[in-house]
Amino acid sequence: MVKLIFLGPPGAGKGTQASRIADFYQVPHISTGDILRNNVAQKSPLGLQAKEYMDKGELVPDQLILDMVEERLKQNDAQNGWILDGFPRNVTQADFVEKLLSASKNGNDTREEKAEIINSLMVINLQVPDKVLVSRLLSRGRQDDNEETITNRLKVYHQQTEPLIEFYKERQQLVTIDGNNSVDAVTNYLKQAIR
Ligand code: B4P
Repeated sequence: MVKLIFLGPPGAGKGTQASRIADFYQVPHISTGDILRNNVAQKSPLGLQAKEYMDKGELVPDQLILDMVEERLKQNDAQNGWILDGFPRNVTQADFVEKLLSASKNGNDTREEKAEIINSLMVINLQVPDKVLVSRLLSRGRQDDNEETITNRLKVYHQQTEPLIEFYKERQQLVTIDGNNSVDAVTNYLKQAIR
Protein backbone atom coordinates (compact mmCIF):
# COMPACT_ATOMS: atom_id res chain seq x y z
CA MET A 1 0.00 0.00 0.00
CA VAL A 2 1.46 3.38 -1.00
CA LYS A 3 1.60 5.87 1.88
CA LEU A 4 3.79 8.78 0.97
CA ILE A 5 4.47 12.19 2.40
CA PHE A 6 5.96 14.92 0.23
CA LEU A 7 8.12 17.21 2.31
CA GLY A 8 10.04 20.19 0.99
CA PRO A 9 10.18 23.96 0.89
CA PRO A 10 7.56 26.06 -0.95
CA GLY A 11 8.05 25.69 -4.68
CA ALA A 12 10.13 22.51 -4.42
CA GLY A 13 7.65 20.78 -6.70
CA LYS A 14 5.66 18.86 -4.06
CA GLY A 15 2.35 19.54 -5.79
CA THR A 16 3.76 18.94 -9.28
CA GLN A 17 5.35 15.59 -8.39
CA ALA A 18 2.70 14.36 -5.95
CA SER A 19 0.08 14.68 -8.67
CA ARG A 20 2.16 12.62 -11.15
CA ILE A 21 3.04 9.93 -8.61
CA ALA A 22 -0.58 9.71 -7.42
CA ASP A 23 -1.70 9.08 -11.03
CA PHE A 24 0.99 6.45 -11.43
CA TYR A 25 -0.01 4.51 -8.29
CA GLN A 26 -3.75 5.29 -8.57
CA VAL A 27 -4.01 6.70 -5.06
CA PRO A 28 -5.53 10.05 -4.00
CA HIS A 29 -3.28 13.11 -4.00
CA ILE A 30 -4.17 14.97 -0.83
CA SER A 31 -2.78 18.48 -0.85
CA THR A 32 -3.56 20.56 2.23
CA GLY A 33 -2.71 23.69 0.21
CA ASP A 34 -5.30 22.75 -2.48
CA ILE A 35 -7.99 21.91 0.08
CA LEU A 36 -7.35 25.24 1.82
CA ARG A 37 -7.43 27.18 -1.48
CA ASN A 38 -10.77 25.50 -2.39
CA ASN A 39 -12.15 26.57 0.98
CA VAL A 40 -10.89 30.11 0.44
CA ALA A 41 -12.54 30.21 -3.02
CA GLN A 42 -15.84 28.97 -1.56
CA LYS A 43 -15.59 31.42 1.36
CA SER A 44 -16.31 28.56 3.78
CA PRO A 45 -15.76 29.24 7.52
CA LEU A 46 -12.45 27.32 7.27
CA GLY A 47 -11.43 29.30 4.17
CA LEU A 48 -12.25 32.63 5.81
CA GLN A 49 -10.05 31.76 8.78
CA ALA A 50 -7.22 30.26 6.70
CA LYS A 51 -6.93 33.10 4.17
CA GLU A 52 -5.25 35.63 6.46
CA TYR A 53 -2.50 33.14 7.35
CA MET A 54 -1.95 32.01 3.76
CA ASP A 55 -1.73 35.59 2.47
CA LYS A 56 1.04 36.29 5.00
CA GLY A 57 2.87 33.02 4.29
CA GLU A 58 2.19 31.72 7.81
CA LEU A 59 1.09 28.19 8.63
CA VAL A 60 -2.65 27.86 9.14
CA PRO A 61 -3.29 26.92 12.83
CA ASP A 62 -2.89 23.21 13.55
CA GLN A 63 -6.38 22.63 14.89
CA LEU A 64 -7.96 23.70 11.58
CA ILE A 65 -5.54 21.56 9.57
CA LEU A 66 -5.69 18.43 11.73
CA ASP A 67 -9.49 18.17 11.60
CA MET A 68 -9.41 18.77 7.86
CA VAL A 69 -6.83 16.02 7.21
CA GLU A 70 -8.52 13.53 9.53
CA GLU A 71 -11.82 14.03 7.66
CA ARG A 72 -10.13 13.60 4.29
CA LEU A 73 -8.30 10.42 5.28
CA LYS A 74 -11.58 8.84 6.42
CA GLN A 75 -13.03 9.01 2.91
CA ASN A 76 -13.41 5.78 0.93
CA ASP A 77 -10.80 6.51 -1.72
CA ALA A 78 -8.11 6.91 0.95
CA GLN A 79 -8.48 3.43 2.44
CA ASN A 80 -5.91 1.83 0.11
CA GLY A 81 -3.14 4.38 0.24
CA TRP A 82 -2.57 8.08 -0.28
CA ILE A 83 -0.04 10.79 -0.98
CA LEU A 84 0.05 13.66 1.46
CA ASP A 85 1.41 16.83 -0.15
CA GLY A 86 2.37 19.71 2.15
CA PHE A 87 1.33 17.90 5.30
CA PRO A 88 2.79 17.52 7.92
CA ARG A 89 4.50 20.91 8.11
CA ASN A 90 5.57 20.93 11.76
CA VAL A 91 6.28 18.46 14.56
CA THR A 92 2.73 18.63 15.98
CA GLN A 93 1.33 17.64 12.58
CA ALA A 94 3.93 14.86 12.21
CA ASP A 95 3.02 13.46 15.65
CA PHE A 96 -0.59 13.51 14.56
CA VAL A 97 0.14 11.44 11.42
CA GLU A 98 1.99 8.90 13.53
CA LYS A 99 -0.94 8.71 15.93
CA LEU A 100 -3.40 8.25 13.07
CA LEU A 101 -1.26 5.51 11.54
CA SER A 102 -0.84 3.62 14.80
CA ALA A 103 -4.53 3.85 15.71
CA SER A 104 -5.75 0.31 15.46
CA LYS A 105 -8.74 -0.53 13.26
CA ASN A 106 -10.19 -2.92 15.81
CA GLY A 107 -8.16 -2.16 18.89
CA ASN A 108 -6.48 -5.59 18.73
CA ASP A 109 -3.39 -4.98 16.61
CA THR A 110 -0.23 -6.32 18.16
CA ARG A 111 2.73 -4.08 18.80
CA GLU A 112 4.46 -5.64 15.73
CA GLU A 113 1.43 -4.95 13.52
CA LYS A 114 1.35 -1.33 14.65
CA ALA A 115 5.10 -0.97 13.98
CA GLU A 116 4.59 -2.42 10.50
CA ILE A 117 1.84 0.09 9.73
CA ILE A 118 4.07 2.98 10.81
CA ASN A 119 7.00 1.53 8.85
CA SER A 120 4.93 1.42 5.66
CA LEU A 121 5.14 5.23 5.53
CA MET A 122 7.76 6.77 3.24
CA VAL A 123 8.70 10.42 3.36
CA ILE A 124 10.10 12.16 0.29
CA ASN A 125 12.25 15.19 0.97
CA LEU A 126 12.49 17.31 -2.19
CA GLN A 127 15.63 19.42 -1.95
CA VAL A 128 15.96 22.68 -3.92
CA PRO A 129 18.13 25.73 -3.12
CA ASP A 130 16.28 28.84 -1.86
CA LYS A 131 17.40 30.97 -4.83
CA VAL A 132 15.80 28.55 -7.31
CA LEU A 133 12.63 28.37 -5.21
CA VAL A 134 12.17 32.14 -5.23
CA SER A 135 12.51 32.36 -9.00
CA ARG A 136 10.10 29.41 -9.56
CA LEU A 137 7.46 30.92 -7.29
CA LEU A 138 7.78 34.43 -8.72
CA SER A 139 7.20 33.03 -12.20
CA ARG A 140 4.19 30.95 -11.05
CA GLY A 141 2.48 34.09 -9.67
CA ARG A 142 -0.21 32.59 -7.40
CA GLN A 143 -1.82 35.04 -4.95
CA ASP A 144 0.71 34.09 -2.26
CA ASP A 145 3.65 34.17 -4.70
CA ASN A 146 4.79 37.76 -4.11
CA GLU A 147 8.26 38.58 -2.82
CA GLU A 148 7.25 39.47 0.75
CA THR A 149 5.09 36.36 1.26
CA ILE A 150 7.64 34.06 -0.37
CA THR A 151 10.37 35.34 1.97
CA ASN A 152 8.16 34.61 4.96
CA ARG A 153 7.13 31.18 3.64
CA LEU A 154 10.80 30.24 3.32
CA LYS A 155 11.51 31.51 6.84
CA VAL A 156 8.56 29.52 8.22
CA TYR A 157 9.75 26.45 6.28
CA HIS A 158 13.27 26.65 7.75
CA GLN A 159 11.98 27.22 11.30
CA GLN A 160 9.01 24.88 11.48
CA THR A 161 9.11 22.30 8.67
CA GLU A 162 12.82 21.62 8.16
CA PRO A 163 13.12 19.96 11.63
CA LEU A 164 10.93 17.18 10.19
CA ILE A 165 13.90 16.05 8.09
CA GLU A 166 15.65 14.95 11.29
CA PHE A 167 12.36 13.60 12.70
CA TYR A 168 11.90 11.23 9.74
CA LYS A 169 15.63 10.46 9.41
CA GLU A 170 15.57 9.13 12.98
CA ARG A 171 12.64 6.91 12.04
CA GLN A 172 14.44 5.75 8.86
CA GLN A 173 11.49 6.84 6.77
CA LEU A 174 13.22 9.62 4.81
CA VAL A 175 14.37 9.58 1.21
CA THR A 176 15.96 12.77 -0.12
CA ILE A 177 15.59 13.59 -3.81
CA ASP A 178 17.35 16.39 -5.69
CA GLY A 179 14.42 18.50 -6.89
CA ASN A 180 16.66 20.91 -8.79
CA ASN A 181 16.23 19.04 -12.08
CA SER A 182 13.65 18.95 -14.84
CA VAL A 183 10.13 17.87 -13.83
CA ASP A 184 10.50 14.59 -15.80
CA ALA A 185 13.91 13.82 -14.29
CA VAL A 186 12.56 14.33 -10.75
CA THR A 187 9.58 12.04 -11.51
CA ASN A 188 11.99 9.35 -12.71
CA TYR A 189 14.14 9.62 -9.56
CA LEU A 190 10.99 9.31 -7.48
CA LYS A 191 9.75 6.21 -9.29
CA GLN A 192 13.13 4.57 -8.69
CA ALA A 193 13.15 5.54 -5.02
CA ILE A 194 9.64 4.45 -4.11
CA ARG A 195 9.70 0.88 -2.95
P1 B4P B 1 1.18 24.67 -0.68
O1 B4P B 1 -0.06 24.66 -1.47
O2 B4P B 1 1.61 23.39 -0.05
O3 B4P B 1 2.26 25.24 -1.69
P2 B4P B 1 3.81 25.33 -1.90
O4 B4P B 1 4.55 24.69 -0.76
O5 B4P B 1 4.10 26.76 -2.15
O6 B4P B 1 4.13 24.63 -3.29
P3 B4P B 1 4.72 23.26 -3.89
O7 B4P B 1 5.98 22.76 -3.30
O8 B4P B 1 3.57 22.28 -3.94
O9 B4P B 1 5.15 23.73 -5.33
P4 B4P B 1 4.64 23.35 -6.77
O10 B4P B 1 4.75 21.91 -7.11
O11 B4P B 1 3.29 23.96 -6.94
O12 B4P B 1 1.06 25.74 0.52
C1 B4P B 1 0.51 27.05 0.39
C2 B4P B 1 0.12 27.64 1.76
O13 B4P B 1 -0.97 26.86 2.37
C3 B4P B 1 1.19 27.64 2.86
O14 B4P B 1 2.04 28.78 2.78
C4 B4P B 1 0.32 27.64 4.17
O15 B4P B 1 -0.15 28.93 4.48
C5 B4P B 1 -0.87 26.79 3.80
N1 B4P B 1 -0.73 25.36 4.21
C6 B4P B 1 -0.68 24.29 3.36
N2 B4P B 1 -0.53 23.14 4.05
C7 B4P B 1 -0.46 23.49 5.37
C8 B4P B 1 -0.29 22.74 6.58
N3 B4P B 1 -0.14 21.41 6.57
N4 B4P B 1 -0.27 23.42 7.76
C9 B4P B 1 -0.43 24.74 7.79
N5 B4P B 1 -0.59 25.50 6.69
C10 B4P B 1 -0.61 24.90 5.48
O16 B4P B 1 5.72 24.10 -7.67
C11 B4P B 1 5.91 25.51 -7.62
C12 B4P B 1 6.26 26.06 -9.02
O17 B4P B 1 7.48 25.49 -9.48
C13 B4P B 1 5.22 25.73 -10.08
O18 B4P B 1 5.05 26.85 -10.91
C14 B4P B 1 5.81 24.56 -10.86
O19 B4P B 1 5.40 24.51 -12.20
C15 B4P B 1 7.31 24.87 -10.76
N6 B4P B 1 8.10 23.64 -10.75
C16 B4P B 1 7.84 22.49 -10.07
N7 B4P B 1 8.80 21.57 -10.30
C17 B4P B 1 9.73 22.18 -11.14
C18 B4P B 1 10.97 21.75 -11.73
N8 B4P B 1 11.47 20.52 -11.51
N9 B4P B 1 11.64 22.63 -12.51
C19 B4P B 1 11.14 23.87 -12.75
N10 B4P B 1 9.98 24.33 -12.22
C20 B4P B 1 9.27 23.50 -11.42
